[in-house]
Amino acid sequence: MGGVTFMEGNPDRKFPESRVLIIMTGGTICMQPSADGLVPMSGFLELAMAPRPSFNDSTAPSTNITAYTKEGHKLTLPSLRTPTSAYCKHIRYSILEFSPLLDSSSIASAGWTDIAMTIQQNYHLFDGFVILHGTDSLAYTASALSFMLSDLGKPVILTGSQASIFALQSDAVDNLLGSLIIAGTFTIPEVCLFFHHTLFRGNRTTKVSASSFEAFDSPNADPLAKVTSLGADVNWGLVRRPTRIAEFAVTKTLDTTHVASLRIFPGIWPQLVDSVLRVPDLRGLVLETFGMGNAPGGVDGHLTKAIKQAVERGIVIVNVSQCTNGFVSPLYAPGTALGRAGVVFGGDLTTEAALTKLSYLLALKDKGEIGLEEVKEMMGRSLRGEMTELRVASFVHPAGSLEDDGVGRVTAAESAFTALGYAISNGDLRTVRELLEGDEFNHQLLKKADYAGNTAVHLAAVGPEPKILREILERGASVHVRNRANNTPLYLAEKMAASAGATPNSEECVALLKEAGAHLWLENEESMANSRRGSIGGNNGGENGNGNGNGFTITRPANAREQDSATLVYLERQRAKLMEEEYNRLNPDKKKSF
Ligand code: ASN
Repeated sequence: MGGVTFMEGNPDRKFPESRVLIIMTGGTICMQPSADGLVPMSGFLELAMAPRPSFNDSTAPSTNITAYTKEGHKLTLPSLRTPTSAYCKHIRYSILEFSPLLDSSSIASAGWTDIAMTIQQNYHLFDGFVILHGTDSLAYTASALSFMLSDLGKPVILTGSQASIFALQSDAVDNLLGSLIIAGTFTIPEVCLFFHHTLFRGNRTTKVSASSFEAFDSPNADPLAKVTSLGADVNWGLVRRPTRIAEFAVTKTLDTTHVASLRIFPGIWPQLVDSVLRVPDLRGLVLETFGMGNAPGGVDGHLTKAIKQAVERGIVIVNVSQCTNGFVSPLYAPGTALGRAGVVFGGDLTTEAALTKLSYLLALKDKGEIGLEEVKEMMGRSLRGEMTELRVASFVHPAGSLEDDGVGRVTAAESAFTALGYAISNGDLRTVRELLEGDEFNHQLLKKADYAGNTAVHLAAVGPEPKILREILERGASVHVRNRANNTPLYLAEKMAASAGATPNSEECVALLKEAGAHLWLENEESMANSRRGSIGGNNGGENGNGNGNGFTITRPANAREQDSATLVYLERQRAKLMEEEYNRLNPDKKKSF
């Protein structure tokens, strides 16, 4: 669980900003009464956020920032920033409003494409994304996006509210503020849904109440985080991270026109099921069955026969449970009969996830990327954490528990991280592997950072051995985390590659980070250009306002430049220390200091 650093007394202290793009699609959150009932209204930034102190830091004027439309047209949007959060950060945000704004009951797969494309166009400009959306179909959109966005490295958080932000009693402010803070603070590289103080994996959610503020649940998966009065408790052990070297990519369209879902009920007429299965061009059906996956009829029943014939015609039929909790399995005879008829068992998939996953896989099949058998095989296993898979028993680390002791003493976690830092700087791949072995611990080590905010990726990015960087990335570490000086691993790697100490491996680290989806921020690009012009060490782009003329307004800590140099000096010292230790270990009789 993440600890919280509270802001210290000095009001003049400057804190870094992270950037979040809010994509407004509509929903009750932005609705106002009209003659036809509640309808979405535009102008959310000015009408709903600017007047509220929790969304508008009075010490920072509104500035314009750059964003892109889903078609790639450049926009200059007004932005605001939050006051300092419990994590010593401001979140600067802008809103891109879709037109028309929708009640989410009217959203369809074209709307999902619009959201996905907007994220793709703006991916390199923001630390995270918040999607404002109506609650009615929110779980469908969250599920759909989780499949459409692959190798995601940044948080995408969907939220909305049960009451309008303009209503006296509303959940809107809490839901929006919590989403903004999480998206701007934590590198949770998943499509999530935030509601009622709780962050869920999006494709596990379902709407459980039409009126309560506690409108969503993920009955088969624990929440990823909880917002408390002290900040946010992230359950990092549950957060999924990409474990292959690949850039963020978007599957633009889903095939929602050839899928359906059907809820079995006692006495359902087999001919009805048969006629649904004979709808022209139907390619996939989600069958909501009783309990653990049972339907009437048994092996020789009419229903089973209709299903078997449909499977033989190439229709993919997925079995999910009507129960909100638990999973389907061919335990009882009726379930076994469905399995023998060729039905795929969807484990603990929600209907929302099953339908959107099927639409996604059928779209991949359409593009010739996978065949029918792969669609069925992939329906039965987890692609984005949407279903529970059997886990391998936990590994017990020799260093014992890696939990923080909460009072800043050197813990097992700290010493393991220090050992990791040494192994990285030493190019010792074997020790790195040993330290990162075991599910229980690697997520904690890979989340850790040193005093300058450098994670294992930052250290490996300037380290001597690109194989170590690859190892760390393949274990799911993020390339997007910034250190205290607001710099990403790629920035440090580029800087190292441009420095006198560069080796061929430095360029390899740069290439590997890019392959894994890392990108330079505009201010970094300018700084690199300056470095190449011979002024290494000056990270002077984009500080405190619009200096670069491109609308970026990253307020960097006053001492950012010093921290950048400090990071490199620290890494150099660390390397020298390691060389000294290694030399003295190998030459106990001729000890030297470096
Ligand atoms: N009908 C609304 C919608 O889904 C419900 C809501 O947002 N609370 O757009």
